[in-house]
Amino acid sequence: MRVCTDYKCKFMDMLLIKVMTAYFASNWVHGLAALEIGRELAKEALVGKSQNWKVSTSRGLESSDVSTLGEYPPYNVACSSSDQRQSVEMYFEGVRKEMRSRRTVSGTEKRHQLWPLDKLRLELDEAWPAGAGLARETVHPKRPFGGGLPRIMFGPTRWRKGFIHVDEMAPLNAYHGQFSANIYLLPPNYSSTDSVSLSVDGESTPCSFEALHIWPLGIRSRLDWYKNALTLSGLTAQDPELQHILREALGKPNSVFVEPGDLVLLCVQRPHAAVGFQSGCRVSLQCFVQHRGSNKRLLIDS
Ligand SMILES: O=C(O)CCC(=O)C(=O)O
Ligand SMILES: [Fe+2]
Repeated sequence: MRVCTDYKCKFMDMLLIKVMTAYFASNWVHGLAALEIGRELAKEALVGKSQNWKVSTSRGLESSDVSTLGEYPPYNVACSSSDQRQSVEMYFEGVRKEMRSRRTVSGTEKRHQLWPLDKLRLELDEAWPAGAGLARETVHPKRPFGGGLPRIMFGPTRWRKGFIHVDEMAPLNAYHGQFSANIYLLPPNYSSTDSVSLSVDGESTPCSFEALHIWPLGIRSRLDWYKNALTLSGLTAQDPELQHILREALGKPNSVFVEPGDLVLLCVQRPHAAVGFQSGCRVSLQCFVQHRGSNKRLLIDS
């Protein structure tokens, strides 16, 4: 796999033109700080505060292996609710609450912290020529979308190897695309006696785990989608047989191993899967990043 670790490279362009399949920044949040936040979020999830991230399938909305935590559900979930109008209102209210509460150190009203998703937004704004910021409603009152949510998985996962999917069903295009940023916090195999190793370069350490599979497939035209429609339908149906056919057809994936604090950016128009596991709780932070050309602002939402 071509993984780019040069922070200054034009990573978005490179992800799109297929030079690499993932942008990887090691120890992007300090490992110990990442673990600490991960453990706090796992506690929130274990007392039942998480909600399932339902996915749209041909059979309607279905439960997935993933839950989110926080004051609002992902936008696609809010929009698919039976009472869509009210859920969308609650979404925008929740977005404000979530961002404010995560910046406050728990238990105190007065101490603030740099929430990793805020750090990501700031650094993207500084790095990208046209800046980066929250996506906003297109019509009045132009409220901002969410800046990202904690993403929780519990073992055993339903999909042992992970559920292969795309988050945006659109051919790859060199000028615009949909990305996802993941900040890994707590590995599923973590036990509190493990020490965090900050070593890199693929060495196996107590905290390193195989997080993600990405297939270097690049569908570049609508025609390509239609020609492979049957196989690719496995990307949207939570159907074991279709997933099996798809896995066979796609071949060997690129594997991404991470440690607490690592950041991975990928183009979600390529098939990918969060790797399944037997036990434990896996915690990361995730947001989407819309790329609309190098002279346009990057838009973040969740
Ligand atoms: O949790 C992960 O490793 C990847 C999650 C995912 O599917 C995405 O970022 O689109
Ligand atoms: Fe995804």
